[in-house]
Amino acid sequence: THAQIGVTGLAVMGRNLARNFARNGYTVAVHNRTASKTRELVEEFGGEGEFVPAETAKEFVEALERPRRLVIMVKAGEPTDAVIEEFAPLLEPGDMIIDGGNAHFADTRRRERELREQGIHFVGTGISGGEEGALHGPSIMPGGSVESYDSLGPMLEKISAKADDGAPCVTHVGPDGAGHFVKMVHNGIEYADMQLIGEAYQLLRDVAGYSPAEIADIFRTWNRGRLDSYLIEITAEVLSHVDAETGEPFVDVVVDQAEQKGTGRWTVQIALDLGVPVSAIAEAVFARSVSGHAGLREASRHLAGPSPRTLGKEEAAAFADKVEQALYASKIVSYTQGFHQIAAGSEEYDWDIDLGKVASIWRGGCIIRAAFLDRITQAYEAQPDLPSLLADQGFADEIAAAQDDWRSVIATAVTQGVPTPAFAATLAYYDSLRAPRLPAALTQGQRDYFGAHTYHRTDRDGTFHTLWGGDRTETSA
Ligand code: NBP
Repeated sequence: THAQIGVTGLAVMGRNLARNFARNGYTVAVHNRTASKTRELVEEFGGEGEFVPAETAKEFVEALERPRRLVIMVKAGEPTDAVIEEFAPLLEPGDMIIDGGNAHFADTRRRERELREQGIHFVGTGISGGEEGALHGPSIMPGGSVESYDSLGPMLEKISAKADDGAPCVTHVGPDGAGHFVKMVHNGIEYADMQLIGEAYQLLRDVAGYSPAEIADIFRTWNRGRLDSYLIEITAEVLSHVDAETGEPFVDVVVDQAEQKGTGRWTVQIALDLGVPVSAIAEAVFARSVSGHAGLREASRHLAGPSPRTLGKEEAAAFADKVEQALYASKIVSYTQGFHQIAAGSEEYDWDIDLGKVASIWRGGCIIRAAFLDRITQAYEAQPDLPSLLADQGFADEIAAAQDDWRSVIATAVTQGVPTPAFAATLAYYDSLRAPRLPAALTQGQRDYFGAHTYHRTDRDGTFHTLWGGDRTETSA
């Protein structure tokens, strides 16, 4: 009974996380439903540190020092409940179950509540960075009690990614489902980032006429500036890759139908429930869905579009610079929306999430890691109650400088018939927030006309209804 931590669920993520703990000097109990995987892990990687293999749940629990720290890395959903049901009866008050899977935060809230009655700390933990991250240092987003973080925090800080300034990419996000909620929005933002990059690529290809290899070089240049990020870096790698079999650019031999596992969809579903406009994430999810409707696309190929016009060499280079401006401006707006959603979730569930801290733990380890996140942390540090990232003077100034190019790129996309749903959605959001008056006043008039839904006036307090079907006098409702 001396393992400081246990990991059950030894597929790619759990195995690498267990190795990460062991490589950092912790004794790790390991367990998997199919016991052969446990034996394989110890045979293959036993030399990396101290592992205590356990065949049964009982052996596993007995191998752990108290209070026990038990990490679950199984498929999210029913398997997680099955594993909790198996282990919870074997645990004691004060023990901790850490769920590192991609659970829905509502499930995490339920599990936390149920286990709390038993005195067990349930720590729903977002882990980002894929299998490489799990092994070499992920970005970790734990929820749960403060008490559990006191015990787990130092271990998580040790195995987590470190930002450029050496800070560990982990923080206690907040109670119960806060960690999984923030991980969900992280993934939503990742969808939007990927879609915006995809739209930039399509414009460089179809409007500027560049080849994938040339676009890879453009992305490499961008990656040395303010867009410096993991996703831009791997985009250049993917675009410069040539298919060994055909000699064609790899990107041209891949079927253009994007799949999804669901965290982007959850982000949008929850945003709708909270009433938060995350249009960039929503457009990114819808764009994947459009791409997957092969039959619909096939049946629509004959629809009329504008005649294409490819730019000359110099024009193309100037256009590429503008696309960089557009991408940066859209990225600021997309993150503005994502952080709004985190703020709204925090408010709704009383999580008291530190938004600047969230940005700072995404600087390393995770898929959306980027130099840009430092700026977000600074913005929230300067003004913790910042109502929106766009209210930060620095971001507002950058968008002001980018906006002419941003608008011009989207205008070109529209006239040339290149779909840029996420670019356009972010600009529409920006212009909506800026607008002194929105057509929502007209919407209210229509609602009052057909449904007597009432409206407020700009000039005095009260709720009003106009007798549309009668003499159109106004009544106080
Ligand atoms: P999978 O999501 O493929 O899950 C496989 C593991 O779940 C195996 O250990 C399997 O045991 C176990 N399992 C299943 Br399935 N049903 C079970 C049950 N009823 N009882 C006990 N164990 C059961 O593994 P993964 O890709 O390593 O991901 C693990 C978690 O981490 C998931 O929640 C995932 O969403 C999350 N995540 C993944 C990534 C990534 O990049 N892959 C990144 C971040 C988070 P068996 O060996 O006996 O079948």
